[in-house]
Amino acid sequence: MNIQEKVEAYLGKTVAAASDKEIYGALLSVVQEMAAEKERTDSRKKLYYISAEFLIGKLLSNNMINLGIYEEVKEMLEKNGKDICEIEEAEPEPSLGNGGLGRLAACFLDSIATLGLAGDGIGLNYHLGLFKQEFEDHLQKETPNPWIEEKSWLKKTDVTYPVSFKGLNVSARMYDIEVTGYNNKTNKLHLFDLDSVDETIVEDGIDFNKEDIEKNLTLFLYPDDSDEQGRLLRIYQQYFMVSSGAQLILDECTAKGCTLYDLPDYAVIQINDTHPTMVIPELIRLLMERGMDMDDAIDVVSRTCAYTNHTILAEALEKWPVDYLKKVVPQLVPIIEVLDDKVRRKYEDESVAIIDRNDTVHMAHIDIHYGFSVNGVAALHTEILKDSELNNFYRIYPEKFNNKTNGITFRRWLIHCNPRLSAFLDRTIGEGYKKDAAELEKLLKYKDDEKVLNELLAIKYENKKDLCTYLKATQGIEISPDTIFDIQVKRLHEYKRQQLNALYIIDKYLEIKAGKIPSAPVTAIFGAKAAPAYVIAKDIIHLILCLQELINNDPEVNKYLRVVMVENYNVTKAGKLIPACDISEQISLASKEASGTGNMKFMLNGAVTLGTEDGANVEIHEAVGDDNIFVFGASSSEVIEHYAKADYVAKDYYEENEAIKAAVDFITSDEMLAIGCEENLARLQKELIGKDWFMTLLDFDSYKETKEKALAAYADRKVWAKMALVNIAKAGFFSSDRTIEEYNRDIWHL
Ligand code: CR1
Repeated sequence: MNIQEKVEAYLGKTVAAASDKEIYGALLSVVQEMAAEKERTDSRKKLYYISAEFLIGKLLSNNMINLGIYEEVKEMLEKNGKDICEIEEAEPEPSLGNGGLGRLAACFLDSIATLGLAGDGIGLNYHLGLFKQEFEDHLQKETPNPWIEEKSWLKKTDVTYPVSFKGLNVSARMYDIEVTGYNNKTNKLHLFDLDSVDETIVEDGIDFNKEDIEKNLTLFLYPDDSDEQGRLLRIYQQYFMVSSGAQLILDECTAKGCTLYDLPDYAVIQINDTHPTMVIPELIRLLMERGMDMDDAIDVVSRTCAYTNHTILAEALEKWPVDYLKKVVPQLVPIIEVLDDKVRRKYEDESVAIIDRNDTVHMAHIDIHYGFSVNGVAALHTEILKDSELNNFYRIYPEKFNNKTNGITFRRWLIHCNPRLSAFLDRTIGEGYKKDAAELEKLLKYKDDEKVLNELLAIKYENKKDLCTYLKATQGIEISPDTIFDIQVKRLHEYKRQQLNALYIIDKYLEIKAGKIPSAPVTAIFGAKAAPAYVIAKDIIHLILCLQELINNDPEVNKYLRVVMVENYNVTKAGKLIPACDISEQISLASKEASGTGNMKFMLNGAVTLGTEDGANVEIHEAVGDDNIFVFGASSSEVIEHYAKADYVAKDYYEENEAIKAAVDFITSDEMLAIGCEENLARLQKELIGKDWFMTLLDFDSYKETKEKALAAYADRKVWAKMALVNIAKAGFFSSDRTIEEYNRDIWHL
């Protein structure tokens, strides 16, 4: 059967006569069938990547690329008067992640399968995802994001595991999603769920009864944790995930002949941030239940688990009061107490204890003491962990610490999202880069080739036109491809400093109003979700939406400057924004962004970075050299020193710098208050002057100066094209295939 016949067999009618949704469903079935045929026959040792998030994005096209049928299907559809892009629109985007951490997990699954390694994901099947962002009155509003349809990538299995909470026994059911490798075998993403979960208990946005665990357990990723019930729910979720996962792992290993004493020969568990940490005491508990004595169980588990740290911010270094654990998972408390006791006997250092003097459990400390590897996600980040944040641990276990600079899968972030660029690469340097990303360097020999440079500019221009069409259709916003597309898309967080970008926009607006006409028109594009309980982050969204309204409607200004805040930024939208970007904004306060992965996606698609020396920006800078990046701002050591000395005073910058004062004052100007809400704008303004914990004002001058340089450089199209070319050519290092090879070489040993 050829592909059309296969699709039509599922459709029960011709492709030409079917709707986009029907074709999507039929293709899904064809792909699932092909993926299942490529299922890996079990090898002795397997990796289990446990993560609260897997931001996998839409799967149809990526699976078709990996299975090698994308072009064939595209042509078949064309012949029948259908457009593959329309079919893609029919697929809902799974909403199983928040940001970089979850997307990294998805890129890793792709690379693990592509490299032919045996490695499965373990997570939860959130019915309503993170949340869907809507804008109303220039404010973020959260609504549920249902994504599971009758036809779905999820395969319901018969595998169930009992999970016990205090006073509540439930049964976890496993769902599987096939993870296709590029020209290689298929692995699995196992997502656990509870049959009794009930979406109808959600009302009024994303509110629901937090105590009804049987109905709410897997409704949302990161349910509101601003009260105790919310925090307990997170513990319920985490334990549900790790207990089911641990039972699956032990089952699979024993089925392969593992005695459990040799578990590390059969399994390696990568703990993605602290959310899955309870897998350590849970595995110990399960091994003891199966007859192992405690010391042996601790030893076996410690040689099986490895931990990745993704941030030095407190939000991911979770701490749970012992009391909370007693309320949800009392069976783990005595085990955690023993783990703490052993540490306390060995090291007389309170700072490395597991349970602190306030009876709070430090989850990361469990991972570090009872895992065999601790890694950061970019060179600078790992150095900061070793030198300061986790220095006391580093001194105990220097051999455990290692760096694994993040990466991205080029299947999604080049071949799929930028077909024009990838076709250009195919004909210019051959297709070898698809298997070996380092081959992108072959492009360097064309860096003075006018024809090649013009082609690159033409591709960017076409991609920008596509984005204009998309934004007009989806949000009714008009922008021009003849302006510079300056893009900052990522989670909304003060450390990422979207507010710095917004202050620059205000400054620019005030200059234009005062008659200073910019040399090149700019479109500033944002996309970001703010955590529902993060007040200042939501205020920053409000500021940007108000600026969008004010500036885009001012005929004096909108010729030179426009602002777009993309609604509900997600993987699908990233795929449309990134190929159209000229300037990639990576402007976090140095030392705070562990790595960043958006920075890599932009670079690969020929955008030039405007960034601080933070996270993987440092490595991007090293790769492309000073001439192909715009770097600004205080260094991480300067920033760390400011924190240590507590000598940064935002108010001084505000009072002593006229441009800063004017921009900050403008937040509550009459123009702004005519559009926005005084409470939000005044609160943000007060925060910037009175606190500014992430030192926005510190870097304002240097940001402005460097951004002006970048905008001016854009005018010399040939020089700019060359910068874009060097960025693409040097992006090979940031392939997640390289990252996964390193994980396997140093940690997993599969
Ligand atoms: C970091 O903030 C990094 C990703 C993936 C994020 C980001 O810099 O690129 O992880 N951490 O490693 C995170 O989301 C909650 O922590």
